[in-house]
Amino acid sequence: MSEQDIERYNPREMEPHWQSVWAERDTFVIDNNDPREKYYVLEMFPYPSGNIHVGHVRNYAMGDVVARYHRARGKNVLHPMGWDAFGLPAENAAKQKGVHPAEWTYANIAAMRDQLKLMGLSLDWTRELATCDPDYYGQQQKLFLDFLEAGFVRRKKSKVNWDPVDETVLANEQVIDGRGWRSGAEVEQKELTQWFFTISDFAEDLLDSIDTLDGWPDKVRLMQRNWIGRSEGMLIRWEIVEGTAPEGHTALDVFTTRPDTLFGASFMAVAADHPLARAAAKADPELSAFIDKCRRMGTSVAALETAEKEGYKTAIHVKHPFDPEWELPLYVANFVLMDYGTGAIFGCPSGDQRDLDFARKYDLPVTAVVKPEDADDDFTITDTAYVGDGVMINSQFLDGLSPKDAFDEVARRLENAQFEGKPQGERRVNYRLRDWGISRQRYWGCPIPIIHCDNCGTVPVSETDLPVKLPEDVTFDRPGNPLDHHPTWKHVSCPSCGADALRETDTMDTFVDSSWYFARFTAPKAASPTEPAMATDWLPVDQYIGGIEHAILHLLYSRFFTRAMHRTGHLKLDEPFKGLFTQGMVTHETYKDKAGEWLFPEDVVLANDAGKRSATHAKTGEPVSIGSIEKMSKSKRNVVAPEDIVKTYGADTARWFVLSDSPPERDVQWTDAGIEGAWRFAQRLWRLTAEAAAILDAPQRDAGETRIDTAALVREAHRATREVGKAIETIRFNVAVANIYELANTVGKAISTLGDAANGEERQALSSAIRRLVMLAGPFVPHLAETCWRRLGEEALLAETKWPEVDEALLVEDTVTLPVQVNGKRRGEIAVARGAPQADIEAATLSLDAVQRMLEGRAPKKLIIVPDRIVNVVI
Ligand code: ANZ
Ligand code: ZN
Repeated sequence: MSEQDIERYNPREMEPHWQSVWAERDTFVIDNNDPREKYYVLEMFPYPSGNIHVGHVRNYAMGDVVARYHRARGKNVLHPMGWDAFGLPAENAAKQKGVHPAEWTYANIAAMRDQLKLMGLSLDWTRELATCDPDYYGQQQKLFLDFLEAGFVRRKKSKVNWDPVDETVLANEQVIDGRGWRSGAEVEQKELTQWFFTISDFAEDLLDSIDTLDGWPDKVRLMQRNWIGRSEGMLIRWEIVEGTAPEGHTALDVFTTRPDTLFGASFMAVAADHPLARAAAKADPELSAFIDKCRRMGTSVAALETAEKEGYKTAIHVKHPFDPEWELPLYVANFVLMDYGTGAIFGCPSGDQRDLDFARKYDLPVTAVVKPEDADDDFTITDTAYVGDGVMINSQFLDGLSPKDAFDEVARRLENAQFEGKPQGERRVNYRLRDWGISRQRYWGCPIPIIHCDNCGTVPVSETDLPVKLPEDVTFDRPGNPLDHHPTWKHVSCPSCGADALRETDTMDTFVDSSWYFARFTAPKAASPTEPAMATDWLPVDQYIGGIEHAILHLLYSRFFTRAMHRTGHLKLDEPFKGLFTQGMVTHETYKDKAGEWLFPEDVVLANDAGKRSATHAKTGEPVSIGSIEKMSKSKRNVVAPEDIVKTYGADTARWFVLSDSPPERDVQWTDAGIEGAWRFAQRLWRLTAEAAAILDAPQRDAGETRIDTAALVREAHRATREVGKAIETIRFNVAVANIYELANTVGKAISTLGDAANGEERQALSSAIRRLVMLAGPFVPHLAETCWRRLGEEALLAETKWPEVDEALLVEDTVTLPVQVNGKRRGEIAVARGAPQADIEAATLSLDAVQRMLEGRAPKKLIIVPDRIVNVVI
């Protein structure tokens, strides 16, 4: 057949066509009452920034392959999409462009919805939701009230980073070098009364249940474990030397994970906000100044860890629990956190690097108390603390024990010692996980449904008054929270006593919005947060797919929410995500012009001269330097717009490329060559289909022998079916793609041997193989595959067609490997044809080196062959 007979596949025409066919037939709209097995696949929903980026394309293409595959496997598949629509960018847009956050957000949603639709995703759009809809956030307010009643909400004072210019609380990441990221103002530490979810009460369960999440990547489970941060240690009560501390302070409680190192103690330290520090500062202006300095440093752990360790030596001294003569000095230190353990430590410089740095700076003793197993007895510490296992030294009654036994011995003794009417020490489990502060002083978020009344305190808004809607007439022309300066919104009467009262003007952290949307999708229009029966039917999410950047907070908060919703009757399970997959990022080369400015790839012309690559500016022709390959980001301009790719090559090509080039958990580098390769494959699949269809449409060729190995062709098609299915189920899309390529090659060879007509047997094999090829490609390149399907004369939609069955009998390997035993002990193995005659097996066995050596020229007494299983030689 000549080239002209086969037109090129035109995605510009076919993609919109199939999208509208699917939409008209409601192909992807699900019916809750459908009796088939349910499957829920979900990709992390996007923030409506206004544009789909390539990372989205990869993320949603992956979810779509999974959804289309399981649908073809006969399941009732829920695959919804929504918008994580509250957040600061909308307020920034309001400030900068004077457009209302709602208007900005909904316009972005509309634009992104259109872009997503171009990708041909098999989504049930009837379930779309946006977290900024009162329909959604009103139900979230209901959840808040239920959580409040159940005791999962607390109100307490906490320290925040306060930007005095923007009049707003900053997240730790928004404090850069002690200054607000937007205003540049010096950040202050301020105490605010805020709302918290009591996630720390769930720490143990959240930690233990990680073991059940076997559908999650190990690295994410580890990140969750570390974040929850369980430490087994002791609370030890130290006696303060009389007369050295302010009135009323007689004891210092310390949390330690290393009571075994007690004899290496050389100082004590408390946090700047520790009550003892505050009390001591009253009579000591210098200490007071030091405490102020610590407060300015910021609250983040990162800030504390990178800052130089500093301390202030107080007059207070503390007695060692095992030696009343031994008095240790107490410092106020910048590296001790108030909200961990008890906010006080004993410092053991030989066993902790921070303590060692501190001891060197303030010239404190350093006594090694653990030596490595193989070290000499005069083991000392110089500039690196020893944190490993070993043997206790310089530790009186602990000497010679392992640190673990020393821990137990110290625990035993201190549990039995009494101090101020309590045991001097107690075993303690401590978690790093803090309660989740959700109060934000912002407009574009879910209002916290609380009213503050002078008589009644904090009063929940009555359920019948939900949703507490955001006022629309707000202004952003001055700093602070617009809800706070709105003239009327916050003035209400108390639901309880009727007096004048004020609404809470804080809104919820946007992480709250994304902590339960997966449940809402199971009944997006319900008049309560969920329809529990529906949620029970659909949840957990069978496969959740998203970025590793959400591996900690989002997943942990969702796990907490699911538990809290379970206990308040909204759900009937604890773990929301059965399978989790975190995909890699899309990267691109970076380019800079002569002046060192980043350039967009579209402004760069690349050349390749015998392997030596160079680049010039597309407009000026000036040389451009090629930089490293990095995650696509606006700041480095190494981005490509998915819309442009879709316009030029079509969605299928973009989908194929992002799924084919590297394992899905790894980064994929976007290159023009890669996308062109994907485009060529799309055209090839179309050409193969057209050629095969032409052969199948032609009259049967009756004369002549069969020219292709029809059995091999069919076997290869079944093999590919099995492999592609397995690969999709285990989220190895690149492996699936490789198998599709292989089958395409086999089919291509058969077609070129056949020419333009085939006999009956050939027709059957070719028809089966090409149909399978198209079906296997379907989840990846759905529009193209649908077009091919039609070309093969199929009437039904491929999207509504069942996945082909695999005939396992066809795939049985034709060679088998048999273990060979000599006198019952395994000595080697042989590979023989399945069902090979006994004589062949015997010959192969006797030719094995190991067997020959043991026989030493003799013949075996007996040779037992269990066909296709094992050979045993008796000598
Ligand atoms: C003495 C000691 C000796 C310690 C030694 C460590 C090594 P994790 O494992 O993270 O739970 N610590 C306790 N409270 C602290 C606070 N509020 N701020 C800063 N550090 C604090 O850490 C527990 C260890 O961190 C504790 O054990 C304590 O130092 C310190 F060779 O006690 B350790
Ligand atoms: Zn009241």
